[in-house]
Amino acid sequence: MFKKILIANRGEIACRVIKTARRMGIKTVAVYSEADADALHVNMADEAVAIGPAASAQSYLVIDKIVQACKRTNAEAVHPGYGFLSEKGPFAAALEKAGVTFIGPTPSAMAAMGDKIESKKLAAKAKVSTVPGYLDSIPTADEAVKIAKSVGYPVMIKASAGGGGKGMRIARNDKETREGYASARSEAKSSFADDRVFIEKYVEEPRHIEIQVLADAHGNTVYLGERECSIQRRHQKVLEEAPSPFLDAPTRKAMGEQAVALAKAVKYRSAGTVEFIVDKDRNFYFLEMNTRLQVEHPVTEYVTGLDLVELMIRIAAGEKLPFQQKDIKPKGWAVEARVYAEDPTRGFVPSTGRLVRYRPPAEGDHVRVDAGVYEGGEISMFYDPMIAKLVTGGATRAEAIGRMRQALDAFYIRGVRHNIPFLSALVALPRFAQGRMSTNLIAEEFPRGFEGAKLGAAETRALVAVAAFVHRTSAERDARISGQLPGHGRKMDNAMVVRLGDAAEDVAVTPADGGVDVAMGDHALAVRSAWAPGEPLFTGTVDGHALVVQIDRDGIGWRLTHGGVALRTLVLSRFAAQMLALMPEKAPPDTSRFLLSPMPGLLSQVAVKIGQDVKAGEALAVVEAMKMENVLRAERDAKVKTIHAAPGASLAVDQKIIEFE
Ligand code: MV4
Repeated sequence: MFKKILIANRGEIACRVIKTARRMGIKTVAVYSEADADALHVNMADEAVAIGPAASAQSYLVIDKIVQACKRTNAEAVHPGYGFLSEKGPFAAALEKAGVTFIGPTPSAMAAMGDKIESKKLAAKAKVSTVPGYLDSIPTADEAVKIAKSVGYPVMIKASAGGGGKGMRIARNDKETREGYASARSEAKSSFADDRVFIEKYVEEPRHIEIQVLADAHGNTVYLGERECSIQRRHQKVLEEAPSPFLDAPTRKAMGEQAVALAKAVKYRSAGTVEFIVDKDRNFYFLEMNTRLQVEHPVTEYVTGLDLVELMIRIAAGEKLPFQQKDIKPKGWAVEARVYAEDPTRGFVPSTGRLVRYRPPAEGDHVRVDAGVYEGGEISMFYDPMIAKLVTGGATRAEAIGRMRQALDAFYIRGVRHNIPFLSALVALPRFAQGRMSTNLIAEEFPRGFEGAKLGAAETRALVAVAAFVHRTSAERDARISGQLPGHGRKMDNAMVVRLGDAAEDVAVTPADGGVDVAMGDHALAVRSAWAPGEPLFTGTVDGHALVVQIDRDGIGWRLTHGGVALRTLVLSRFAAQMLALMPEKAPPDTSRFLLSPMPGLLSQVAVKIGQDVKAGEALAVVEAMKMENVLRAERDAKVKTIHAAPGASLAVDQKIIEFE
């Protein structure tokens, strides 16, 4: 076995690999860019080597820097994680040349699967079910129309070098075929410097189901069941699970056996994933093979009880697989949610900044958190904005989903925007509970984008009761402290008003053993919890039902976060509530006189001067974010009064750029 390995990656996957290596008694070397000097993976590894500037093109993607880092530290093997260099044949070849083992597949398998036309041909030859279509590069638009007609509409035009939805077009008639052919080709040329495109039948409303395979260097190849990853947003996976609620045993077996046949056809070694799309009649078709460890591998680990990273390392060291196909019996169910630093209510723009608070749910008890961050650390704009992967399991799908909902409620993050409200809304969808997914689920369920999660009446009542409990517990603590001063004793009134947004609820709160009883209208709710003031998480029961609520002080009120909803609550005595009703409302600040940055980014240009009159629609400034130039335009005619930020400034969301008169 290797004594020392290098991890050519960062973030959660680098940490994930280090954990397994450590358990196996293998020393680890991290590599890091200038932006990652304080990153968790650097701290966790036994050694770390700096490999250059923040931009990954100058650090994590430079083959030679990784090879040099191996030489300097005498690392015998490299785990590439996912992304970066993980599927680059030349990287594996360069390591081999330097006498370093690549913990992954052979360069030739990576090359064969990196090209869609080639991999589809190989799959067809290995008797793997492929989408009906034409298996060669199409030279002209006329030819494309002829082929599309013979395949039958609708068709999909795809770039052979494509990925992530790039260079992909749907065509439903000859005209769309001509247009799609031209645009797919030019997109493929500019994105991949390879303009070959092919055509296949378009599968409507497909599910994305992939098979995990594992092969050693001795010809043993097995499949470890499937993962369903149909819930995606713009080709970005959001929720994954194993097994798939859609497959029956014969389909599962057929897909597994075909995945193994394909792996064998390219003499595959290491862990790999064969992607299929599955139509509503459970016909399945090969899409592509990913020659790496995938982000969502933990759900397979949960149901198989295997450590895929350990197996990859053992295979790379020349060991034989310690089991056969018949030994693999997946058990239970696992769901993974990807927690991203992004604002789901603003079109999912990435959010950067410091993790002022980062308290993941407790691990164990069928909850796993894979993260590469820590409280106080930074989410930078240079890399993927994933904060963590949250994986929950159970004996049944319902149990795994129930744990996921609770774990999301307990996941406490402050300082950056994150998608937990969106994830909570997704896992609460009846359609998700029923397992009726397709790759269009998010677009269909959130046609206007994400406008915030919603709570039912019973859940809202439970939160009113929790607010009353929290307030009472906090007031009692205050009374104990101030009660120590003579003449400052407090009398606790049981009658209170809980204000929830615009609504107000009269409640009566009476102390009980381990909590309070809250009476409101026809309902009486028993709140039981060991929560103490200052704790960010309320965990307890309301009427016997387990409930997790995040508690933040909010002026003299409380912000309660649960089920993806943040509720501002204010608990008052009856008298204070009557007085408050007489108080004038403070108007929110008028921001219409300002141009605010809609996203975090770099102010690259200010196009106006102080005193200038601008017309509606006129360009005011340019903000660069995520490699995109965003031109900010005047919403109405106005005169520039002040300019608050200079070109070159890095902007936070809602930071003032220009003020108008
Ligand atoms: C398809 C398809 C329907 N029919 N091919 C998207 C990414 C790339 N890997 C292949 N993709 C698709 N290929 C045919 N013939 C639908 C998709 C597709 C998709 C596939 C898997 C997961 C999410 C998806 C979202 C949109 C489209």
